[in-house]
Amino acid sequence: MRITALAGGVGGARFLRGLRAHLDRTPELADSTVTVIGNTGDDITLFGLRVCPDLDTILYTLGGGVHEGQGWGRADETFRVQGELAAYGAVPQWFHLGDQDFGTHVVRSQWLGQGLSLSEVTARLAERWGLPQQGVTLLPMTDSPVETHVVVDEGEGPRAVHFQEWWVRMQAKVPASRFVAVGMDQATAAPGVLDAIRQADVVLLPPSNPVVSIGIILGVPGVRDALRGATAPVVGVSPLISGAPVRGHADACLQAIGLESTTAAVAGLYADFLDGWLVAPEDEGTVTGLPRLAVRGRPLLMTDVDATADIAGAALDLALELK
Ligand code: GDP
Ligand code: FO1
Ligand code: CA
Repeated sequence: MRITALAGGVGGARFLRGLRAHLDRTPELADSTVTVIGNTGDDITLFGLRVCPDLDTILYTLGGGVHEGQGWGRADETFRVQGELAAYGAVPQWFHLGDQDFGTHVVRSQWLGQGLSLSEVTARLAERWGLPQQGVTLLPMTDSPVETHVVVDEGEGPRAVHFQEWWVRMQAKVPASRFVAVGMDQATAAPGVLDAIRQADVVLLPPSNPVVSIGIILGVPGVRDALRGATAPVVGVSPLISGAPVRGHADACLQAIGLESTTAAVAGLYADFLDGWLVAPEDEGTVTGLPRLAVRGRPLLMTDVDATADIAGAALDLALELK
């Protein structure tokens, strides 16, 4: 089976690891391929290096190198380079880059500087983390630089800051009024992205942030239309349970675009292409007004790989039911 998934960072990566585990334990699905369309709106240039947090989170998680507790960054990390930069007064210091993680950003920046596209660079990084051997292809949503900026007002009038500054430095506590995907007007989908949606047997939306992960990918020209026209069923997993994100600040993101923090509101964002929606048992019955949408309740906490494999299996089952 050809599975295509749109993914942000931690929520997306954990779901994909569970999906891969489910495929491995299901003989008739074991030779399935998974094409991941990753969010690059979180990307930022720091100390002259290109950092792609969501792509790296997927690489490290599928490759077994992620810091499990944090969900992003490398396990057993040290911060000596960042300490040296601090000693020189280099900024910002609110974003913490570990020494091993720095290696990824150095080599990515070197290859980009040699003229490789982000897709080509990501494919090289994915080799090191063993994704091709798992049947997983990780595509950035676009090769063009796109950066999500957030319009905030701290009392001195509105100004735009990089998404990471709002998310990490401000902890999403400063109210946001708008998200702007800077560069999107000149962006095109990366090679393979639109075909991956058009040619998929199943399209999955992991429980990624609906605004700044999935929402940004949906803004890439052609992606939303490809999903609307896809022959494959599109099935999503709710990132919200009982009106709250499991982790992170999706509630602040939804508030910024004028929506309530409910799984129904998230489903509404995808209503024009979504066929199936997995929600937590307590949220069953709350998704109303979308008669075409098949809603199923089941436990959605990705507590470990086995529990996550069960969630991914349920998403695939629902997709096959809707085929
Ligand atoms: P980020 O880029 O690191 O923020 O990660 P994503 O955008 O891929 O996913 C973030 C979303 O994952 C958040 O809105 C969380 O609510 C959701 N999430 C994290 N863990 C779980 C979980 O165990 N179950 C569900 N259903 N959602 C989760
Ligand atoms: N998140 C933080 O809250 N603080 C950090 O210092 C931080 C550093 C960092 C470095 C590399 C990387 O790949 C991710 C990093 N993250 C950090 C996570 C990241 O900013 C967010 O999880 C996502 O981009 C939010 O969607
Ligand atoms: Ca992210």
